[in-house]
Amino acid sequence: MSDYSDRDDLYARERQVIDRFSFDESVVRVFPDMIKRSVPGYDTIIEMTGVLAARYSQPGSLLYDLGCSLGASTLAMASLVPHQDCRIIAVDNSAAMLASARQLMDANPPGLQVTLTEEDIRRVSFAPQSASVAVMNFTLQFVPRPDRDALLARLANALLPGGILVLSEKIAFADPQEDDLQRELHHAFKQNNGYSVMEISQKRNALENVLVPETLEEHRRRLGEAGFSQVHVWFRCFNFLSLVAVR
Ligand code: GEK
Repeated sequence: MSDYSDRDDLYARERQVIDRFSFDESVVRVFPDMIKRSVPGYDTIIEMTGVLAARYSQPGSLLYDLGCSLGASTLAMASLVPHQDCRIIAVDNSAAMLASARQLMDANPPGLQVTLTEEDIRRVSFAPQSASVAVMNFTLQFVPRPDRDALLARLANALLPGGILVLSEKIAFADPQEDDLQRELHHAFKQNNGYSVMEISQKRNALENVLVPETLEEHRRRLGEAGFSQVHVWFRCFNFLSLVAVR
């Protein structure tokens, strides 16, 4: 998808005022480049989302891509899920993201039926036991913390027995030393990908109180309370991880 992307230079010049980060048109324009150079293992996580969906999808069920952005996870699932009667519902509350996702999918129709929906994922009404796969790749971290428990409980309720949630997140660590080290390593990863120290710092300020990471323990607690029977870490690099939670 990086073929469609300009290079991310949004924070390359010094800004006097740093506005709260939002998924507007300027972000959409550079998004594939931004996410690849910012999230360690992004390509692997997207590709394996397709592999996991292929394994756990059930005939005739729904697959959800929540916070779909330009639809990378949707496209990965559509190319690998073997059941032609599965339908993907891809949801995002950024109009700019969805407009671009729609253009990309019109130009390259995916192999499964996809419904693109502009909505806040907290307002989506999930039919009970209708879905076999739900994906939240780097989305829950943007949902206000007080709303996360209820969202996950509703999502667990939407899944069929044996269905899965793929949950990828930036995480925090309870131990301050480990938190510092993993954050520094992530910044080194970004510098290695061409971001300057000033860009990293300005972006971090824009994301303050917008992207709110939690610890792995907090994610495990929430998933357990929501009704997931197993939680496995299947990918981890620095302060980023991906979980598969089985209903
Ligand atoms: C990918 N999954 O390429 N409701 C709906 N959408 C939301 C909400 C919400 N409450 N909050 C944030 N979003 C994608 C990447 S990006 C991650 C996901 C990142 C949307 C927001 O508009 C954005 O498109 C997406 O979640 C997060 O794998 O930029 O770090």
